[in-house]
Amino acid sequence: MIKITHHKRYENIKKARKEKNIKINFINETKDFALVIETNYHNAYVYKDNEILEVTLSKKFPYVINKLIFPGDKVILNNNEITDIIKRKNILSRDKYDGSKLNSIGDNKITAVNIDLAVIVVAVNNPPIHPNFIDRYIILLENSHIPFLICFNKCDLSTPKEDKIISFYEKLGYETIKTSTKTKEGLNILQEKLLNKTCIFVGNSGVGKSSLTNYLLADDIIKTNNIGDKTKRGCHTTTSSKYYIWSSNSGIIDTPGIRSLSLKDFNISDIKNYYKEFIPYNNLCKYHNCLHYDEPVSSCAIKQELNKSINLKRYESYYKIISEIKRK
Ligand SMILES: Nc1nc2c(ncn2[C@@H]2O[C@H](COP(=O)(O)OP(=O)(O)OP(=O)(O)O)[C@@H](O)[C@H]2O)c(=O)[nH]1
Ligand SMILES: [Mg+2]
Ligand SMILES: [Zn+2]
Repeated sequence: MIKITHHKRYENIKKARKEKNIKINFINETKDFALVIETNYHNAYVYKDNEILEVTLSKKFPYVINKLIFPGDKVILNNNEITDIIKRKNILSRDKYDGSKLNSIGDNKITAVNIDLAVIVVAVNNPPIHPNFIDRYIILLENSHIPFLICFNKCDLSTPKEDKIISFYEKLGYETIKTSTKTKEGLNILQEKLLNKTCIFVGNSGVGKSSLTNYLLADDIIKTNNIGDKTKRGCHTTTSSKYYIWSSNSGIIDTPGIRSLSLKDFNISDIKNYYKEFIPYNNLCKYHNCLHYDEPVSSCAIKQELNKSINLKRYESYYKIISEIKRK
């Protein structure tokens, strides 16, 4: 017997999909749904009536499960088979979001769906803060219409240098919170903010997403990523997104840390609108389509504000994104 490899199987599925021109009908919300907590290649785990069930996907969908269904999805079951998917309110995808993708299929860059609040988890130290990364997540989440807050975790490791960065984001008007899973600082406040919502932790690897999830679960059930010891680096790193119900109406999705976040599919002229402090100046440049990039200082209101009302580091993070889109 010839063993069909995963790759081969996926190729076959793709071919079948093309031939049949499959379209998925997402249905309107009904009461009797199951909540998807984890999806794999062959099966998924869902939560229904206080029970966790292992389910598969109805053969009517020519898809592998984790390309079609994501944590946070609400699905209809028939004999432990998923037969329908309920329309999504939003999706968190690492690709540029656009409305038509809301009920999209076959996109493996989707992390989760139906999110009430995203928490950008940043470690104050170890790994060091990368403000560029925060800026990129802000753009992605605002573009996806997902409310968010910035959680500066490991604040037990904070020095005045990091405190300055934290207060910078606070002053810009973003909701921020300082936490430490070591000293427990801020954890009650975080918990209150997450109550009665479906929330998601996103961010780099090793910043403490799983440790915060463990705190909410009041149990050490998820292995965390010990980055202290170089030889074991990443050995307990989270490898797939998973939904945990930590209180009757409250869910948290723990996600694998990512290394970088590309925004190269964004429209180049949209980026400046996501930098809050640019907004009063965006229309004061000599050219209405100024990208504040290679235009001369004399014609660019943003460049004239550098080190005044516009922080140089923020401008550099903007510049880097524009360079990447141009290089595409
Ligand atoms: N000092 C300090 N260390 C922390 C804190 N929170 C988590 N850590 C440690 O940081 C390391 C990484 O924590 P994780 O929770 O695994 O990080 P993660 O974001 O889930 O990492 P990935 O799953 O790889 O994305 C572990 O060794 C934790 O013990 C904190 O508040 N202070
Ligand atoms: Mg983790
Ligand atoms: Zn300009």
